[in-house]
Amino acid sequence: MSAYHPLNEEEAIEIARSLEGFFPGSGPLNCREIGDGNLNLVFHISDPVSGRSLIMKQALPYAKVVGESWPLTLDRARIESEALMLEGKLAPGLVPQVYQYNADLALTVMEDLSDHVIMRRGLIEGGRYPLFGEHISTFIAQTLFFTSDLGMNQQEKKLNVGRFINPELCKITEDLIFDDPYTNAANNSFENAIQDEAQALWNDEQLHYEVALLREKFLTQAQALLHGDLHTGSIFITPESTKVIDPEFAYYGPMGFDIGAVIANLLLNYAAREGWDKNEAAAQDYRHYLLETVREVWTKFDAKFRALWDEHGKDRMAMTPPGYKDDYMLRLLRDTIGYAGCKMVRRIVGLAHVADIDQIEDAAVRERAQRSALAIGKSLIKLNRQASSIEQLIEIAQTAAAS
Ligand code: SR1
Ligand code: MG
Repeated sequence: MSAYHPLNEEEAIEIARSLEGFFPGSGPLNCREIGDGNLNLVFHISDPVSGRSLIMKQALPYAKVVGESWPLTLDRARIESEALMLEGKLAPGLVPQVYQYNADLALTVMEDLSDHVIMRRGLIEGGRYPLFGEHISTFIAQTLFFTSDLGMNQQEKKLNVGRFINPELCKITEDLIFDDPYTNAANNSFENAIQDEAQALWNDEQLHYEVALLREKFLTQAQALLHGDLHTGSIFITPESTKVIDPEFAYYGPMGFDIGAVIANLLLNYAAREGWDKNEAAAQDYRHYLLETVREVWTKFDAKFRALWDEHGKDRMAMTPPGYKDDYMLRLLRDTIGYAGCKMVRRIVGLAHVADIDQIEDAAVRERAQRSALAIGKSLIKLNRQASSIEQLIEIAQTAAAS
């Protein structure tokens, strides 16, 4: 079974059986295709006798969300498996274990995380994850620092840039996040009720200027190996454990893009609380929890990244000039805020939306959530180059919730 073709459930079972020593015995295995993302097939395979299970993720040669008219490289499966293995070394315990990668079938066999929930769903249902800020700040600090010119050999880093060149997946981001929402693009998708908001986005020159700068940085700044799509649908979670999945968009880009993605998705949920909580008091309480988490993500990231710099910094010129580290961290904060804004706007008017908002049943409540997310997103984009503290982002979110 070596030539590429999309697997069916029987074939997935056959491959699972061939994994030496994984499934003891020869009884029947159960298999379900459970992929609900935009791009891939995902098989869950389990042995009812031993209770052992695994996940097989296979890239399709097109974007599933659109169909076969949107071809997409299978090389993303290699990028994903290599990124997962590297992240596993840099941030142990915070990604699933990879058991096998099959290049011919664009297939990665990995640890089953069914005892976790997808964080987006967990947040929608009002779950609380007290260790998330600690875990995700470790993940982003470790993976970003040790793949950057600050934390690794700079010649090896350049070779890594080559290994993680990911033009087709980057093009998706460049179009869907940094272009389409700001024009009347065919791929945009939004409800009639917010046509006025879409048109305001298309006509806002100040906004376009800031997005063009952020887009330029995404296109040109090979600062560190990014996960590249670090939203709450790419995180499996329990109150005790956090596992980052799906780094198929990994490439060398600006660090703030990953940090901004985490924060944006917490804020998208924040904008949606009226649709999920039983009353305004409960919504306010949950919004408070989300903002505390946002603050914790940034402040812990900032502290951990600075500590790595002091302990493991490789670049003499980055280590010595007084004020350089502070300036670097300020630029990271500004990028984080700008990219968080872009990631919010795209989820309201662009091609790919989020369940936090789209699954709100009441149309009027859904519309308020969409307008609130757009208000926060636009304000963050406009703030980004002027920002000096994460508290400004939090104030913007509080103002939007109060209006
Ligand atoms: C065509 S893919 C749409 C989106 O899904 C992924 O999760 C990325 O966020 C991408 O932009
Ligand atoms: Mg994904």
